[in-house]
Amino acid sequence: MEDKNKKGQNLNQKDSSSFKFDEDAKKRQLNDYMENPAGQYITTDQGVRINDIDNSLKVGERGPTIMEDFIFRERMTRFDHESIPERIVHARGSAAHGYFQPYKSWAEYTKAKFLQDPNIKTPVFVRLSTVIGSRGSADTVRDVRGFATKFYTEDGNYDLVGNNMAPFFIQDGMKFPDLVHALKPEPDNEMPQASAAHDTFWDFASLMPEISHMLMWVLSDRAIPRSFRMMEGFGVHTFRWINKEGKGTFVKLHWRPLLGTHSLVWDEAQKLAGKDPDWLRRDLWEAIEMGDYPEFELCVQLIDEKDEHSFDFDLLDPTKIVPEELVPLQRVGKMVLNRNPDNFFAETEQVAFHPGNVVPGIDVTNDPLLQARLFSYIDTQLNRFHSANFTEIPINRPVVPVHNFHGAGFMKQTINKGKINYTPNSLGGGYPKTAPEEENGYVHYQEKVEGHKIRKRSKSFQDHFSQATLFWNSMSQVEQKHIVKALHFELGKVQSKEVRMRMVNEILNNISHELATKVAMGIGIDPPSSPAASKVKDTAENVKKAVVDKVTPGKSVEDSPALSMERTKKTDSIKSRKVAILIDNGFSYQELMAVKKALTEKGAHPKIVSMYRGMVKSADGQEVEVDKSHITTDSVMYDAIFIPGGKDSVEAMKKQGDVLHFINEAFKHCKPIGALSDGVDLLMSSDIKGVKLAEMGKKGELVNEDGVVTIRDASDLSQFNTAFIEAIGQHRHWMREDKMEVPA
Ligand code: HDE
Repeated sequence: MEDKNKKGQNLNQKDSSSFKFDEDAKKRQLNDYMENPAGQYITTDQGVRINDIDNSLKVGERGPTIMEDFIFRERMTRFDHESIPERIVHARGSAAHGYFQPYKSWAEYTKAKFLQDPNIKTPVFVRLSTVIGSRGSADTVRDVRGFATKFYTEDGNYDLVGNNMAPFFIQDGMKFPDLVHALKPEPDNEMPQASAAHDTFWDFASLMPEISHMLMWVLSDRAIPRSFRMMEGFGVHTFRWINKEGKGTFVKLHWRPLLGTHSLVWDEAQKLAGKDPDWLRRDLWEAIEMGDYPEFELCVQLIDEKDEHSFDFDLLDPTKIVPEELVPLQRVGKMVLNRNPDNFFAETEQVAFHPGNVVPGIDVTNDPLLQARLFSYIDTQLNRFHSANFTEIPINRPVVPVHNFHGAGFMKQTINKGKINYTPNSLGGGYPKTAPEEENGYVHYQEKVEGHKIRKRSKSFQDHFSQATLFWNSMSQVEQKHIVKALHFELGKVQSKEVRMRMVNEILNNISHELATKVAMGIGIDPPSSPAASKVKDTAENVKKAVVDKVTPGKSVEDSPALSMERTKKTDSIKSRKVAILIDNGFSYQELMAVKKALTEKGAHPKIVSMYRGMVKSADGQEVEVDKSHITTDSVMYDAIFIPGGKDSVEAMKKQGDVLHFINEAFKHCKPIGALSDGVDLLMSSDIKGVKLAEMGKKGELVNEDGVVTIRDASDLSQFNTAFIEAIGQHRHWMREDKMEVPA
């Protein structure tokens, strides 16, 4: 009797002792829920085979459809209810499955089981998103990107719900609804979609000095990533790791992409939003399909509790970062994303993250933004799923068994057996019972907390500008220029002159006088006459010009190269980069194939682009298949372009506006361009200016200037290939931006 009851309480009806933990655990668990339609008849939801799915049941061939048609009604009802409310923020996202594996044991700092053994691969599901746009909005808008990871660990699910930017806009969750309202389309006309470039956001920002640091990040190129595979991720808040002995260590979490951190340029991002609104989604999907598995290293900054107050900012303030120059990153392990979801809705749309999903060995801190999130995420899922049973959906289930007495409710999936649904009980043998700490029962970190009940912000949260200034000062010249241009765009769209003035004088001038002056010039505002008197403002009273002393003098840095993508280029790999090869009939087969082979060997993906799809014939009669016609593609969809020789091919392309536009635009976007023999003539027919090209008659001379690699003599291509591949590895050749303007 006792035994029977015991079994009945096992909600997953799985025996934990037979549970085998490995990377495939999630897949096996999901398989139970998947249908394989091969060789099957179509049925109703009740499993009844359908005989006709094209015609509704009518009274005679031309008569009315009748209510009785339960097959039609089932189909229509299911269709009518196919969507659930989209996420209020991060509505547009894409996701992938994979695994995480630590490089070594981290037992010294945390008892989290998935961080103990380098042989254990923990399944993960990662959702990458934009924040502001609605579900159908374009991928390449200027925005923060969400980076949410669900680890299906042996201890239960752990969610690391981060962003691709290290600080956040606000310090206290209380302001989140205002922030999001101001960012979202304006309420009277619902414009603009997926963009902060409108009055209400900048009005709000100009009154919230605490936003300054984050503004620098969202105005930088990090807000327009080249790929989800090429952006960093940050946990933002300070969390706590706890080891077996109960010792806590503050931890900042980072994801580092192994392909390096790279961005688009703004003009390109805007064009992509129209030419391929699915740019980031497609890139992620295709990379996984092709076996170019995205890889990220999890890194940590570990801070001993005794050092909590040793910085010139508060570790609990989410608008601050811990500069890597003060606390270096340690590489924890690697995440590989190797499987696309089988069904977007069931997995990507229904996955439900929650920063409060932590496992023994990981705990939260008192960061007031994080504290607010601990409430919001479950609340938001209830709004989306209309049921607390969202945790039982396959993508949200842990891979370890769940035993509890959580009750019924909409869409309950598990069939609980037996009569025992309460605790304490004796009739069920007292099971399930609580787990002691030694058995990995979750025990909260025992932090001592004392104080008055107040609505106030700590004085240690008051310095809003120092880290914004640090960010600005740490940028390369090109990156600074891009921030100024981004502000010209964003504030240039603001109608209210007052808001523009306040942004320049109250926010930007406190970050950098040079920045404020440069921005003012582009947005019709008089530049501030002198640098701001004080860099520290009292947030609580907004722009009240209160000058207070720095309250937490401690460790800081003047320059943080780690903040700059350009100053810390981590790789020159060209793996998975897309190269357009422009040809027409009469191209040089030998040149095309030699360069294509060299690129492919390095992991890049060369694609043939021509006027029409179909076959194109080389000068010596060989045919190659066109991957994309000009009408279906554009230079913004490639990382580099290559033009092989062949007189007829080049002469034909000289007359094609699409080709000339392709070259001009790639040049304007600072992309590497390679051309061989007659191909160099095509470059001369375009509008590219100010770079030296290989001259006619000078055989064998390789000219490589600002990422434009040309050679006239095609007899030995190894020199060309090496230089061209190196140019692609540099990502963009920014020096062109200063030298010349190309109409494109
Ligand atoms: Fe979120 N956030 N957030 N957020 N957030 C949501 O939860 C919220 C914040 C982040 O791919 C929502 O399931 C509040 C910081 C990501 O499904 C919602 C506050 C960071 C995702 C919510 C924050 C994030 C969300 C909407 C301030 C980076 C997408 C849908 C107190 C560390 C997860 C949902 C996915 C999603 C609330 C601030 C990251 C409304 C109240 C800081 C990556 O609950």
